[in-house]
Amino acid sequence: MVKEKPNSIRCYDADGFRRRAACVCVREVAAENGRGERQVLLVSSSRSHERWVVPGGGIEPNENPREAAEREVEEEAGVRGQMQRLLGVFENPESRNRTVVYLFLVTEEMDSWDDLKVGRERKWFSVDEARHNLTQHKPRQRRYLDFIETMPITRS
Ligand code: O81
Ligand code: MG
Repeated sequence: MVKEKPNSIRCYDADGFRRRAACVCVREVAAENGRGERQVLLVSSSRSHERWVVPGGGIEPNENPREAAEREVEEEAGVRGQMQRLLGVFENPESRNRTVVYLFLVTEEMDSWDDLKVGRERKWFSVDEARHNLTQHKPRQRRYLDFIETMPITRS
């Protein structure tokens, strides 16, 4: 899938790094031990169906990082939910971008969304599976998951 990006305007930091925002989307499912198991939602890459990535993308003019992160997960993964805490700002020197990453509790999965129309898929993984997939193709995004198993989640 080649994603056309005709309307997006790229924004850059003062030192030329492209500004991105993303969400580590999570849910909790019942586990055998009676405790909830946290799972992570990844989307397929716009370049290849076999690669899984954290939904996110470029911050647009007049948007703050949090707004951009929420918009990107709705566009790329078709989910809505409750924003949790900031996980950090992650720099990718090869691609020359910086991504502001949030923890995001998914409460609604839509049947149809923008990127489904261009063939993007979404899938829930255990945290370990998600780490494994990211290590293969997006090793820098693996770091987004470092502390998410123990981080408190607030339901409003
Ligand atoms: O559209 C990544 C794209 C791709 C990124 C970047 C992502 O063509 P773009 O620069 O907009 O594509 O390329 P780099 O070189 O800037 O890192 O990564 P890569 O490794 O394939 O070159 O593709 P993906 O993670 O899907 O493999 O993501 P997307 O097309 O899937 O969204 O674009 P973006 O996420 O930064 O931007 P938008 O706003 O989501
Ligand atoms: Mg993107």
